[in-house]
Amino acid sequence: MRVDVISIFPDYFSPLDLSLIGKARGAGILDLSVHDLRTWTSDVHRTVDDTPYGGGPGMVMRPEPWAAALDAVASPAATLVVPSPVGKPFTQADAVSLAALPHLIFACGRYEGIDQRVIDDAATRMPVREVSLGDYVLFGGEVAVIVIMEAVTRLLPGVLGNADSLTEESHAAGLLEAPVYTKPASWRGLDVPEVLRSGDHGRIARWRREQSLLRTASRRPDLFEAYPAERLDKRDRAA
Ligand code: 6GU
Repeated sequence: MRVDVISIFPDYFSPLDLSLIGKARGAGILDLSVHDLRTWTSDVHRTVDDTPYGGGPGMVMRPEPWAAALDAVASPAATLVVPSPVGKPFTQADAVSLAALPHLIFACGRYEGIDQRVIDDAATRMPVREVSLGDYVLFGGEVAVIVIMEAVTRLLPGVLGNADSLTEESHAAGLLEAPVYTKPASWRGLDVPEVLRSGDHGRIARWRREQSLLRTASRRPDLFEAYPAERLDKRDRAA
């Protein structure tokens, strides 16, 4: 997968050299380039923002540098992703669909956002997705891109050693995962649930399923309500 990130703070992206994302890059699974938007300015001050039409606080990112940047990195297969608090909420399903694409371009807005015409103009040439991480406001899209890149990169074939982790995990099936434990069996007076040490794989699977349903119902009633009734069996209902 090819990824181009455009930002006025390219230094934000040094974490993408680390850990499993760094490894995916080293293995050639992920071809990631980070670009400084100011590369595509033409004035001595390398200006990227101006005051908003209609008035109001803050500054808006000017369209010209963005258009030049997008033209420079675009490909016929590119999808533009614009992190923004006014985007559609980003979910695991979005991560799965982005992970299947050959080329992503991330446009990191700052200040009050990017001139809307940049997005409208790009949309005439490529698919555009405006995505939000949640109902709060960040300084800019940079940290959101790191989050989205983690969610996407771990889904790329060859990145995770054990592909089962992807099917078992929280949100893959619309439910939160059961709690997990490791050794020692007893720690600070707290014991690992007996069932997990029983070696009875049927009982363990049943316990995990119940914990998963209980957690989802108490912490995420929205997910629980949306869970398809036909995926609940008799024993789920009893639990
Ligand atoms: Cl994706 N960007 C910004 N700037 N703020 C956000 C966000 C994204 N998601 C939630 N708040």
